[in-house]
Amino acid sequence: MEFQHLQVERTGAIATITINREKALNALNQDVLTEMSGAVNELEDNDTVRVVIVTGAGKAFVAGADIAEMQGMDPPEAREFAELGGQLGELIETSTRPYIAAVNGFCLGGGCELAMACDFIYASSKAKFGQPEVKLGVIPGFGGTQRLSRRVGIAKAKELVFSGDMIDAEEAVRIGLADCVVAPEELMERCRSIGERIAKNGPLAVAEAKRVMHLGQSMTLEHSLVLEQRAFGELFASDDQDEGMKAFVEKRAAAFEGK
Ligand code: CO8
Repeated sequence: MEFQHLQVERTGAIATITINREKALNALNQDVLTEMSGAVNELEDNDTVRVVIVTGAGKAFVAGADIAEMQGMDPPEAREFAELGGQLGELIETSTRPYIAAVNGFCLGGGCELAMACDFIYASSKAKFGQPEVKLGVIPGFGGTQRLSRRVGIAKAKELVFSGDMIDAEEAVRIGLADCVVAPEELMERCRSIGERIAKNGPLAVAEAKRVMHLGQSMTLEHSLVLEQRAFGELFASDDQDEGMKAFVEKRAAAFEGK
């Protein structure tokens, strides 16, 4: 797929998607959302990719959904737009690859929602987070009213969504929205470093851990523990389990093939 607003690069097992629409601070319009879903699907089919980093070009990660594009939408169009975002969030959350949001700057509205669909969020000290939709007379429509409270708790999520306040990277880490804050020049290296450590592990095991942890969030503990036990058992049918345990016993590094 040809991308107008994205750069997709791969170094070893790590792919990086850079949203590159700097003149609008990488705001998400329908084209960007469609391209993002296309990129996620393509990477899903690429066996050499084991971890994906999402970041933004310039001073923003993503400054939200494109307000100029949304301005003239009628209710069905707005709902369709939210669904387009919802599909992208679901693709990322159900991907067999871990996604890391490398938040380099403004991470607002749909941008914060995109970051929260990723598995973890590493933030530059220049990052600013927020859900400012109520300032525009609307609410978050790309998961912000739901994923934010799962990350930071309902009271803190309500405070952020009702006020539309922007918070800095330190505060985002303090409340559990972001995982860590690093110097801007170290951000991509830190993301690649955790990505490479993950990429050395059994790919089927990482994918299963992601799937079970994601599904378990909307299940009772009783049911999610059964899900975990089944997934644990099923991994014993994989070559990766054989190789991982054999390598440990033979005191060598495992060479996983994702089979
Ligand atoms: N949409 C469209 N254009 C934008 C957006 C945006 N969200 N954000 C910035 N831009 C544009 C500006 O209009 C400006 O364009 P121009 O140069 O042509 O005037 C350019 O980017 C640079 O922006 P600023 O001059 O404003 O830059 P500043 O550094 O002064 O300010 C801010 C940066 C604080 C980030 C400011 O641009 C801002 O407040 N932006 C809007 C933030 C916002 O409200 N985001 C939420 C949008 S609503 C939303 O995300 C809803 C999601 C739910 C549905 C999602 C479905 C996928």
